[in-house]
Amino acid sequence: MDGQLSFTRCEIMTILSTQQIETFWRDGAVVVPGAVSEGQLDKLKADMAGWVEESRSHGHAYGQTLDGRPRFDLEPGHSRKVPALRRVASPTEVSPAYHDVAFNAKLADMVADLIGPAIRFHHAKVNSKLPGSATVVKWHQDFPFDPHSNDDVITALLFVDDVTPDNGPLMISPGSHKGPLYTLWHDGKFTGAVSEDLAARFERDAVACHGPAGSACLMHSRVAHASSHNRSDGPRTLFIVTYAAADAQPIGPIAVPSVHAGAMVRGEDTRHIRSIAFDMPLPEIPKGASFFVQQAGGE
Ligand SMILES: O=C(O)CCC(=O)C(=O)O
Repeated sequence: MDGQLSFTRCEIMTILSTQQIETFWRDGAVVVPGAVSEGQLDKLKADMAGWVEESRSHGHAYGQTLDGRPRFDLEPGHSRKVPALRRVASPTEVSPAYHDVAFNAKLADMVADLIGPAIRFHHAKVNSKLPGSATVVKWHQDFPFDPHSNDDVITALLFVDDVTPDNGPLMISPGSHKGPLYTLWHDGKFTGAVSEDLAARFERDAVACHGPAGSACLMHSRVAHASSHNRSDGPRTLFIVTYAAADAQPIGPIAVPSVHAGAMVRGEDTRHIRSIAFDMPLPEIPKGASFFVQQAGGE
């Protein structure tokens, strides 16, 4: 063996299959079952049910996050009888169950398979579409809301309820993560959505992401996505956690602030920054409770 180096083969164990990893990088998203245990899922559902009950006694967005904006956001038309709680900001701060899932579930291991091994928590929220509510999400990419030094950033959308073709599933434009970053500014206003022409283009080749409760849609931060309203008689609750590779440093303030922002979730903090070239207008932090207000034409 003179003059030859001998290598020990190192097997890297992943939770995601090779096919799931390939789908993610090809389409910009993949739906994976079993991202949390049944026990974890039950606790998420129970806390959400409690928040919906509590929302019945409020007429306006309420509660408070780190920057003083409301934690619980209500869709216009919300009432005691037909509650339309549409967003809980930073639930990891007020619910051990949501914190446990963001940090300790398979969900994070799956994300680490894609952009790890070292990943950090960026922010988290619950998006809810209760039956009878009109909540919709207009077409956008997440990266222009949450710019980082590089785009190894994933939005992990955990299905707290079954997500079906009828209850307002996330729709993505497959492959759009390989294309440009699209502005969310129109006529001098930050609208949190792409232009109507672009939205129509994305709509034409849209693919819906659905599956049983406990599944997750792992979505690249540059993928264009949207969702329509819930036409079913059951809720559609997503627990959404944004994770970034440890060397992807956020640029600018975080629209959904959290005491957990920047915390390592898997791997070691490398204290390293990696950058890629891109240019885009900076986002605007909403003055209201959430980006739903901006997408509806407010601030
Ligand atoms: O709730 C949804 O359907 C989509 C979520 C989303 O796009 C977002 O909050 O950025």
